[in-house]
Amino acid sequence: MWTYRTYTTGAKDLKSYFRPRIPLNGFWRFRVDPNDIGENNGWHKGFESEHLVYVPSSWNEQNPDWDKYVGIAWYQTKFYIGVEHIGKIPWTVFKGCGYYAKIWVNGLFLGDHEGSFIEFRLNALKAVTFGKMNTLVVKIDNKLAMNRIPPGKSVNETAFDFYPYGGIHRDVYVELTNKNYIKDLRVSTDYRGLLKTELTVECCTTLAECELLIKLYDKFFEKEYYACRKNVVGGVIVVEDRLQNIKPWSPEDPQLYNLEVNLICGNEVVDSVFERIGFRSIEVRNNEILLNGKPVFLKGFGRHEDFPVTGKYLPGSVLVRDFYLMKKIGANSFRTSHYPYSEEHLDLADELGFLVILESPFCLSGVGNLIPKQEIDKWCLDPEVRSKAKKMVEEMIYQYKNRPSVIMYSVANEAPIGYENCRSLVRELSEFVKSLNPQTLVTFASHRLDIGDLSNVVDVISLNVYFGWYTEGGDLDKAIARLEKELEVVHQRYPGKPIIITEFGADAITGLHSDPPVMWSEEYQGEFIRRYIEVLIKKPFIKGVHVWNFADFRTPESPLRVILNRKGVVTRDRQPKASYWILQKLFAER
Ligand code: BDP
Repeated sequence: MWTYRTYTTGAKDLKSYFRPRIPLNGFWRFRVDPNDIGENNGWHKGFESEHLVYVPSSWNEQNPDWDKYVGIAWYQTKFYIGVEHIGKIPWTVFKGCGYYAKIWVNGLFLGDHEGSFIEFRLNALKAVTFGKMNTLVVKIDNKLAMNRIPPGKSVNETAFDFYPYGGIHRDVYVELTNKNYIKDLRVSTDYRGLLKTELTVECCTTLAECELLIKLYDKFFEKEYYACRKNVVGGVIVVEDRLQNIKPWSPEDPQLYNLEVNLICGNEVVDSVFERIGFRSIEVRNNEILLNGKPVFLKGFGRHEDFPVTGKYLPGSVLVRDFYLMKKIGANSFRTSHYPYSEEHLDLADELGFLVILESPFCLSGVGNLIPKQEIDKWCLDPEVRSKAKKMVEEMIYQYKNRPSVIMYSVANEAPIGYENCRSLVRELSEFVKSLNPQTLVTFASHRLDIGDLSNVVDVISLNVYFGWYTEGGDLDKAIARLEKELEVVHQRYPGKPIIITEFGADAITGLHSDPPVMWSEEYQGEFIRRYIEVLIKKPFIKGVHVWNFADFRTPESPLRVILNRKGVVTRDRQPKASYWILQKLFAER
């Protein structure tokens, strides 16, 4: 049984054609509040402002005046709920905003949420007026701080190498449910047709009068494969069956099914939700990552959600282009570096057959530049940091647990595991993932090649390596020799563990050419990727290669960056660089 006790409250946002929804995307009133005067001045009840901002999208690039603004900003919109909905619960649903958000409807505080990349929903029943316009106000606090995840100090001093965009960067809507509703739905499958459904039902009437009708359809809701009825006894219902004639989900043939669950009370359907599921198994055995019992090799990228003007919001059309570019290059996998991506992003991964490493926002690459070395260990011991890191892992799994594409969770990126307390934190996070579901694969992306006894808690060792860029710069012969040598050492240290190279890459400014290849030229990036992959695919213990990065992305300002991190094989506006075609050839050979 999958239990969430520690942090996750509220309901999971489930797909539904039954629940009425009021979309709130659009132009909202906007006001920055650098001195945090808004609450004292009653802005949460509604505020005046000449400025507009578009939701979803980060605020930064919508107006050059806000570009480098990290701090507090206020958002406001209005919505109407008709009287026909009286008796229902209105939920305000935020798919991702941050870093820290406080929500009011008609001046009444609904709740708050910390973390930019996870959904949350708040019950607004006490606050709304049916049959009238309602005012929704959101206060976002995007300040960087060392007790936030990921940590930072100011716009250009962050522990992470991506721009600290702020705002409401994913969808917002009001959803209406009946008072009896399905709160959570968890699905476990295997490639041989196991279908285990765990449902949490919230009922205000006597549960005995209610039953669940569970149905399995094909991807288009045209053919019904399975149906079962079950009385609602207690709040949690578990149904387990083995289905015949099920086609497994895989990158080559990503077969999706719709699992629909109807809650019926007194002969009336009072809720109906669905999840798109796939039948697949994932495990690590004898040094192999096995998908549906067969070894699989991950080919792909570390990515970012980053785009001009929209910031941390990737519009659906850009996502479609990204996935076609990834398909065309021959990729079958990516990591959601360095935070969980949007529902649409994962929808496409499920649909188009990508194997996803879902990463938590616990990204610490540059933490050593922010605090003195002797304080890092103390920082990792801070109960606030530890509990926030854990909460974010739990929320991520809670939201994405039913995704066939998600085969592995990464609990951190480049945590300073040389320090004892940081090591114990990564251990705790990995064990926590396993305690939620022992079948889940767990890893963390490490820039240290010696992960010590953390090898005991991860299923796969994930390494980020930059020989030929941050060390051995410009000298690919030396870099490749070192790569070969170091990897052999890692393998000897952990002979029973599959290894994935989760990052390797070189910056290239598109249009910058050089013969011979020199750093920053398209030729150097192409050579770098070619020589790495030629080595990596020959090593039997390497089970995956993720190039850093799919596309150029915006970063804090630094002498190491030309506005963007240029390690993309496509530009920020998604045009291929020379390395794209080289990689396409290499991927085809593996
Ligand atoms: C790695 C980090 C990644 C950076 C990359 C780089 O994990 O976030 O963007 O380096 O420097 O260490 O390009």
